Amino acid sequence: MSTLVHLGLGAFHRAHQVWYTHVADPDWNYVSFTGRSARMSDLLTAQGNKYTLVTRSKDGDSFELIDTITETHPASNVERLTELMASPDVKVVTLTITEAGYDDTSDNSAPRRLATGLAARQRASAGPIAIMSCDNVSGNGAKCKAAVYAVADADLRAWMDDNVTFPTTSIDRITPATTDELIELVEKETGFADKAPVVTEPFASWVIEGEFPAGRPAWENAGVEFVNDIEPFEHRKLWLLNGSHSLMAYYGQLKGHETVADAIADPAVREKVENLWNEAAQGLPMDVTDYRASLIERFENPNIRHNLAQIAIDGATKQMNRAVPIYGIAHGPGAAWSIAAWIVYCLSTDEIKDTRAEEIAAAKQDSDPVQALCGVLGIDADDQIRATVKEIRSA
Ligand code: CS2
Repeated sequence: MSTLVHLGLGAFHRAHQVWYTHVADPDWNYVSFTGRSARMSDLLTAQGNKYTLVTRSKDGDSFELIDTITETHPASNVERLTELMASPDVKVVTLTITEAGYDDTSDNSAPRRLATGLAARQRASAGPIAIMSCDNVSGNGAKCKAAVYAVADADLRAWMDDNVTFPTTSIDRITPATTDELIELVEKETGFADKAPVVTEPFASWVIEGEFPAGRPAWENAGVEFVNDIEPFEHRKLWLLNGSHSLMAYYGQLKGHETVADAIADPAVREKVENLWNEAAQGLPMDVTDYRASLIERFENPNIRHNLAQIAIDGATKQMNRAVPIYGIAHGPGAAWSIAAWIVYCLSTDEIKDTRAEEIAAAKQDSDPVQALCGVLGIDADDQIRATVKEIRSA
């Protein structure tokens, strides 16, 4: 048996990396660690780490029992993580630690836990390993590498140069949060009193660039694409899908919508999304007509309730990866609208859920809050952004 370790045990991980491994290769198992809250590990451990994946299309639901995870642990169990990473059976570590997770340098941060585990692997002479970020960050492999190197000492860095790879990935599957209704439905349909089912859409995509020096599951059996140059795929997904998600999360909620399906059905929101896509397309080498059509279909899936409030979380870091680079391409009205909608959302919402909430709160108190909030995104408030903020506020 070969083992994958994962940091960031959430619904997305279970609908994506675990599902791909389940479909592709029975010789591999996952040991997964939670993010901040231990809740998911408690729930899964109590039910033998098995869970139901509900795939929800416009025609109905299908139910699949996934048993690829063999152990789950809270993030605080650094001892078990270290022990696993010192074992040659563990050949790949995957991560979904959120966009903000790579900038976290606190004591028990993911980069520090990885460095601790890698140092143990070095001492045990357990051989090379791949550490693979699966977060919605441009160049996530290089970003992950920089985060781990920043907390490693010179000796570990030298060992990592020869033994650790950091593949880059583009991952995609819309996975809304689990609700009580889903838990009831799964028990009714399958007879399994599953406390931790996951609901997802039929579509799934995983594109990977990079090497796996200790081996990997035969993920290609489940449709994973291995490419030499991931950048166009990564930008297409991040800018078009995630970019429009964030635009809808802020502008859509300002307009009183609750879900992606509600927002995309509103012609005013749809027009802004199309503008954003026209601008992003100018920075992409491929034709994106079909890709855009398929996104509309996915967003319109009437049976997926994807809450805009869920997407709105951590907007400061997300917008730096989404609206800001698109604004850099064309300085167009679509990206300006997305940036301005985030600003108006911040100004009009008391409880902002964001790992950078303190920075946002301070910016809101500034004598020029529009400039200060742009500063949080690392840009200047130009005339177009200021005018768009005014237009959204007066609407
Ligand atoms: C969303 C993503 O919450 C968000 O920020 O944009 O989780 C999105 O649903 C996934 O990346 C889809 O693959």
